[in-house]
Amino acid sequence: MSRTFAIIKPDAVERKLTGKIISWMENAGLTVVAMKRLHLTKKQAEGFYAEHSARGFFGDLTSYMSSGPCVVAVLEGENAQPKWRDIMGATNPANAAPGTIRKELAVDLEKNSVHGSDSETSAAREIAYFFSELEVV
Ligand code: IDP
Ligand code: MG
Repeated sequence: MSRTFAIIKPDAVERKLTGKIISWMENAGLTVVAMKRLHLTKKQAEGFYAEHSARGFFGDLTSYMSSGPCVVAVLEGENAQPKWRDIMGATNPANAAPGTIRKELAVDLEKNSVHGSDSETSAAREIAYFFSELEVV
């Protein structure tokens, strides 16, 4: 059993796709062990995406991520980190495989509906950024 971190991004929350995406998680055998709805500040979004701070899209990305509520979650299961990335699909929905969340639901490269940690190390950092140990059950 391992854990990963997920975000249902503002474009998906606004379009009332939260429940549908939670079903996608559960249907894949992942357990939601923590979840909450948040409206990130620009600063919180910048801290979360610090690894991308030098990229040209950083300003737009952090404005979008702080533009409305999102839902953050911790997922648990066998190979949770790679499994959730597989279910999400490629970053650019145009390149995402059929049946993945990004292929089916994403708006575009930026508004791509979901986030998932890219490694076990990132998962640990990202979970700790949003949740205390007491909130993960
Ligand atoms: P990931 O979410 O698949 O891990 P990353 O490369 O870590 O992709 O990028 C983080 C997020 O930044 C993406 O999910 C997407 O919302 C946004 N993004 C990535 N590349 C671009 C780009 O070239 N233009 C605009 N937004 C981008
Ligand atoms: Mg990433």
